[in-house]
Amino acid sequence: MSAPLRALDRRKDGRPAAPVRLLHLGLGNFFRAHAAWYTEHAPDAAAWGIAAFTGRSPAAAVALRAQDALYTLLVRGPDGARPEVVSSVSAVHTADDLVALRAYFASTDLAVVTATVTEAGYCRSSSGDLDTASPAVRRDIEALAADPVAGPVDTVPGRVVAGLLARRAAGAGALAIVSNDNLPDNGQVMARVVSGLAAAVDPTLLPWIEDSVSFVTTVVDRITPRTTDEDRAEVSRQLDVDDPEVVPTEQFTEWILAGDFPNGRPAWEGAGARFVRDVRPFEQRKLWLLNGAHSLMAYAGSIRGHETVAQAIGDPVVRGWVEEWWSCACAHLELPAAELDDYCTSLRTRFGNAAIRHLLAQIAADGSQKVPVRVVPVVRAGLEDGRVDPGATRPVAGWIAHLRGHGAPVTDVRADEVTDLSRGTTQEAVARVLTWLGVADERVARVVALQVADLEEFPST
Ligand code: CS2
Repeated sequence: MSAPLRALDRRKDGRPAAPVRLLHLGLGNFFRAHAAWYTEHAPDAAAWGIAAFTGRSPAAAVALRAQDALYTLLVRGPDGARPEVVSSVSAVHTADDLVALRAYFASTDLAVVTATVTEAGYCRSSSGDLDTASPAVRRDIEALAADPVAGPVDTVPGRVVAGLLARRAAGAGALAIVSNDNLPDNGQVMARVVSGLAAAVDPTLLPWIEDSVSFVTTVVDRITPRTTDEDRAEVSRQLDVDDPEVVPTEQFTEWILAGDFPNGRPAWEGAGARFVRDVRPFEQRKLWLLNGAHSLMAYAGSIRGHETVAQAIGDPVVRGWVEEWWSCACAHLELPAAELDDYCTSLRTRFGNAAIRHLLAQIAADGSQKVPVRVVPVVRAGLEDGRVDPGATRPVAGWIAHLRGHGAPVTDVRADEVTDLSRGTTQEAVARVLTWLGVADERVARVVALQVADLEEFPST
């Protein structure tokens, strides 16, 4: 009989927990493969520990605490799977541990707050401001207005404002807040919702935020799917360790940041992060070429019966659509053509990596938050040039067909609203969705309606 597997243990597997100077909101797989990995590989890692708070699911906190906040990153490349134990998380908390959250913010040691909370976590209305109509946002505003010191908060903007109130009260000084989500100008997105909530709770916090908080904008990239039993089995085979919290990821990784860090930061550049003045050209390249193609495959590829990105890109029809999408998107990108070519070449390999089981259904989620930022700008840029390119509109058609019940199931923070838009005849659905997306145009509607009809003819599996 083989010996029982052992759990990860800091004394045997990791380095000592570093003092907490970073706080992270959203302890999901992406954070563990990305910001935590850069912190792990920063040359000054021993001085920069992360206190990480879970999102909605507290289970990860329990499991990670049982293994001293260590976990294995399983890098799945063409030459096999390579496990690496990551030690940069020093403390793990559940999202509802607001006492700990406020205490970290109140400490002068805290220098940087990072967040990976998905597009939906920012609680924005369609105008991009804080969604004050959301009951959760209203509850947070009331709770903090009634009790700024201990009021119970739930949303991301609510948590950040609760923390900032504690920091101001403690006189703990300036810090940086870094958004690591796939949204254009994500630093400003964070600044808007945080300021919106602060204004509703205590307007005197606004000038303090202005002076003391630097909102950093980033481009983040590393394809990180959900963990499978096969990932856990691979780690037990290779390390003889039982790690329920394994995170599978690809070799490629990128982090581009713009903004100030008034209370310092890890030397992330030592791990490959890039600090630039303006992330915009990189942001559009990544959001349009990678995320836009992902959404196209998630909708149109799942309608053609595929389950994963690697399967979808292996289908010559889907591959052709992705190539068409890329040529439309590249026409509106500012970077040199050779650089864009290289980027697409690398994406072909990354998407085709069958060792990464990236589910189309996972990517399809929250299209209401994703399609407007990763697809619509390309359609709009074409219209501005007087063109309606079917290669650019197909992801929109895929989303509409998906909302109408084809392909991956609909999971969306605004599911009721967007599925309502897609009811009725194809023409009615297309007209409503295009208006909602802000690209109501008769020529676009004609092309999209044909594409939706085409996709809907594909026999459902
Ligand atoms: C994906 C992203 O789920 C999605 O919407 O497009 O999570 C994508 O995998 C990452 O942005 C890659 O960096």
